[in-house]
Amino acid sequence: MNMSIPYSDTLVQRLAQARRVLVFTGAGISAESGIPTFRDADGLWEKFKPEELANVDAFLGNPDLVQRWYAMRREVVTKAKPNPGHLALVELERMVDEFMLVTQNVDNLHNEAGSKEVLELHGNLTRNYCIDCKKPAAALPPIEEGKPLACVHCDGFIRPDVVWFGEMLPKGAMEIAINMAMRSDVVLSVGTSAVVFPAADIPLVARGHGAYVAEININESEIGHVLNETVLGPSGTVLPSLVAAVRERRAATTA
Ligand code: BJW
Repeated sequence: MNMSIPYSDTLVQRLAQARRVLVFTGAGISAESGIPTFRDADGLWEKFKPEELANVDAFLGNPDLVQRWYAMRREVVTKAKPNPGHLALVELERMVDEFMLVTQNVDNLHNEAGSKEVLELHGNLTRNYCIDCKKPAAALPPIEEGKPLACVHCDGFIRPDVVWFGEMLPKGAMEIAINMAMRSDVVLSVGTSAVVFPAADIPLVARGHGAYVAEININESEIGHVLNETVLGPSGTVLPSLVAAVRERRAATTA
């Protein structure tokens, strides 16, 4: 056990020896970049409930409100920078033979950090498209209250390219993630409450197929009790320390 950060030596050893690693991330990994999570106190859904904003009926019922909520979030996300947690995962990817970063996040920060194998399950807030003709909408004009943004091709409403409740995930994405989860030696579940499905199946399937599964979170999540290990702490501190320990272990083994 590391004395300052409570991850086990088993986790370091398993990661140092792993050939295949999957990292599953949620909003918590971006909290230290200044992006609010969804369900924490003072999170995104403290004032608005998901059913009022993150579903297609809410959008069609009040496109102007939903577009303005996403415009506000897009502004926060485009100003945010990857934090040491995102950057540690870039180094971890370089260490292992096969690596996949499966994220529920829509903030683009893993791509910005330089991670290569990023699978986005819930879309990406920086993209938009027309709800009717499905064509991408590029540069968006400023939103005026009471005037929903419309498509230049067909006048349909412009929506963010994210996955709302009741919508299917991008075609084939879960299959790719589950396939990797079943083959992985180690899975890290980072900064997610693990209450949204089917995404939250990923660490559970990995555990069922023999992977060593650890979560990194400031609080134990809904699924923490069925995983091998919960490392309590902010991912921006835990991940750099853990990856440094793995780097040292690998160097000691190959020396
Ligand atoms: C830190 C930290 C720090 C803080 N360091 N940690 C089975 C059972 C019941 C329901 C369902 C089911 N299967 C499907 C459903 C329905 C539904 C669902 O899951 N509902 C549950 C909530 C009950 N799922 C769906 O609808 C999905 N689609 C689907 O199933 O399609 C098939 C279908 C179609 C039609 C009919 C029926 C089925 C789609 C789900 C889409 C989710 N979309 C959202 C919004 C994206 C757009 C946007 O951003 O606005 O995705 S919801 C929201 O939750 C977002 C996130 O990606 C997702 C997960 O949240 P996340 O990332 O875990 O964040 P938080 O806030 O919950 O947690 C943060 C964590 O970080 C906390 O644990 C903190 O402690 C921690 N933390 N700081 C480390 N510094």
